[in-house]
Amino acid sequence: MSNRDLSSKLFNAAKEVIPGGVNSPVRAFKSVDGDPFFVQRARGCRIWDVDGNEMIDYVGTWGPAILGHAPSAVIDAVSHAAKEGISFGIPNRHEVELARMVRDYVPSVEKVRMVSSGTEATMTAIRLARGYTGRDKIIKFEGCYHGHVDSLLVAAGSGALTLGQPDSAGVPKDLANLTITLPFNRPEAVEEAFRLEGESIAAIILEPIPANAGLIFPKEGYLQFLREITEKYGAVLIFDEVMTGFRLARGGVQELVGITPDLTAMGKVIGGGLPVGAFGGKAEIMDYLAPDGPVYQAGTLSGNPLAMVAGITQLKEMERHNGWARLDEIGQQFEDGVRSVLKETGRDLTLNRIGSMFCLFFTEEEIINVEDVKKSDFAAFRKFFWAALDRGVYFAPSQYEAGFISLAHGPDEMEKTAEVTADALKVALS
Ligand code: HOZ
Repeated sequence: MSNRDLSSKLFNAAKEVIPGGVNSPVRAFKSVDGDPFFVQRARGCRIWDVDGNEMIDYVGTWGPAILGHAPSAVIDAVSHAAKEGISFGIPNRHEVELARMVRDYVPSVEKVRMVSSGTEATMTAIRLARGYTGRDKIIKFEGCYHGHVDSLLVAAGSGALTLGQPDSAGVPKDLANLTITLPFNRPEAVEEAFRLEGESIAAIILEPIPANAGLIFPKEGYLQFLREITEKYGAVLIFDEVMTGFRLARGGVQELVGITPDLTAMGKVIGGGLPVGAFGGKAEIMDYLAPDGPVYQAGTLSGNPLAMVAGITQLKEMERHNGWARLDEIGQQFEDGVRSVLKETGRDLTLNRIGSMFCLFFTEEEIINVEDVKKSDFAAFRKFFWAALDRGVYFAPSQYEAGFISLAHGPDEMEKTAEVTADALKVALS
């Protein structure tokens, strides 16, 4: 077992001053029954902890590190921009450049506003949908996670699900009652909700490929069905592409499947590792925002010059390296390696992968929604996680989280990952 003494000391010190010792719950490693490691530095696809352990990283700061950690182009651009000023609270030209890139990349976006996190993006998209339609109710899907917005912390995924708190304390009942939660991939449930309450439903919000309860694929025709039913009832269709946007394709899932939502929430990759979120969509809806319209939203750090420059540079680097096609290739190599190892175990565990995102479920069932994910063997997952970490591969510390591959993951890492996966599976399944 790796020595993590210094990490343990830091975690104990952290717990005295930070609730649970972490600034975001999944990082506490509770679902794998252990203590987190503390990072010393990260470069490319590798992370080193404070005890000197080196790991191949498949979390990638939960999505943003699509080029790998600390890419020199982004570091140089941010350092240069910092010399001009770190925050202005007044318009700067980088905001316009990134907004134009987003509009050009993402099929549904005619106008976009920058914020500082994915949570802010989904929160405001919901407010905007309510302001635009004059309706209060929203539909979300069980296991989908859209940040820690009150209305959306109902049957939520990610850390909320990991910690068994899909319905958070502190969310007023009256607000939660405005959220209709339905199982993913079940069109009949959506039809029924609209039949009963169609006149009051402002929006459907979903991750078009849910990635906060593992990684779940929409059934053939499901996203098209959601597009049609929202149009029929005059509700707003919101894609939360915070995880998938600028990752699975330049223009996200909507580009891949050819379905145009009304609004899209974005984040992660678009900030190049700095705190950025964005939401955008039809100009007709976006123009409801203040200062032109009646829906209020604001932020001191929105459009922060360093964050804008980091995002612009990261996206340009992706273009320069033909990044999206390359990631599909690397993702395929990863999948081939893991599948050949799985074959040797004689167990047909479900591996879902698309482009540079993946999840290995410790169940042989097909996964179509969070109820299927709950059937996984969580004890086996835990053993697998620690066995892989001790052998130098860091996968996400929860069965409910997806993994991320970056452009920095090369053939050597793929080979080592396959070897480590084979060993870790032996430990987990024995
Ligand atoms: N909600 C993120 C995973 N889906 C975790 C964020 C973090 O802990 O940094």
